[in-house]
Amino acid sequence: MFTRAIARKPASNFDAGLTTVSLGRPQFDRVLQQHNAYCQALLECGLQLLLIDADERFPDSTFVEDTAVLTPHGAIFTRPGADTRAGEVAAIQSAVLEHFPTPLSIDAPGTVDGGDICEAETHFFIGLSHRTNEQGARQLAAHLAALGYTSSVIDVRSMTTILHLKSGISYIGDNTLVVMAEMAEDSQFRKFNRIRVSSEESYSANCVRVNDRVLVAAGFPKLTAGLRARGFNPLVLDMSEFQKMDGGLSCLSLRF
Ligand code: CIR
Repeated sequence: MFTRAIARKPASNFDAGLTTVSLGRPQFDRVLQQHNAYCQALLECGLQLLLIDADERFPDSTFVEDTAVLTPHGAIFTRPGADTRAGEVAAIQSAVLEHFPTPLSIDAPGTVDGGDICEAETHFFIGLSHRTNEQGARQLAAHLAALGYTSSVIDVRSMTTILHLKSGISYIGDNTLVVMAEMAEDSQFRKFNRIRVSSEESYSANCVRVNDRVLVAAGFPKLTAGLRARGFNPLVLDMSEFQKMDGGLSCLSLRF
């Protein structure tokens, strides 16, 4: 159960952020509309939302998930792998400290993006990516162990279609993973029920369980139907403008 979330309003220079896809330029009015609908969805799921002001210094700063890993036993500040995002951790610090008084953190030369960290009950999958490096993964594993969790590494560096581990997998509770077909047979996922996402719907593999709903991106009917068929209750959100900047549903909030 989550009771709270932190989100940040998109900055007006959102379209100057990092992206690897060529889906066109995000339209700022639609960015705001979609972000607002996302925030409403979190409220509808029963969360108290701390919505912090836009930070024009960092065009990617609405993707707050990358700055911290929040667990029921404590928080870990990350050290984002992209230079332009390095200052985002300091920018979110006070919001996190309000609820997590003694956070741990990742130190140089380690880098970790929260988008690479997938929590599945008491186990964490740590994605090694072009943002999360081996030193970062090692530090994070040690911190998680100190907090009472197990972890294991999944190397996604050779997967050119995803930015972060969680672009390809999501743990949605009830021992179930939503996972891109290309990753579904990984031996680490064997003990989970797996909802496989076909390659034409791969963007939708990033979805988020929030209490009794699963937030899922609009436009991916197979996954939505698959979730329903397995008894989940999808809440569908238009994410087109965030997708243009490589962002998914999980990146837009820190939930705890
Ligand atoms: C970036 O490249 O860092 C941003 N444009 C997108 C970050 C998405 N974050 C996430 O998936 N957790």
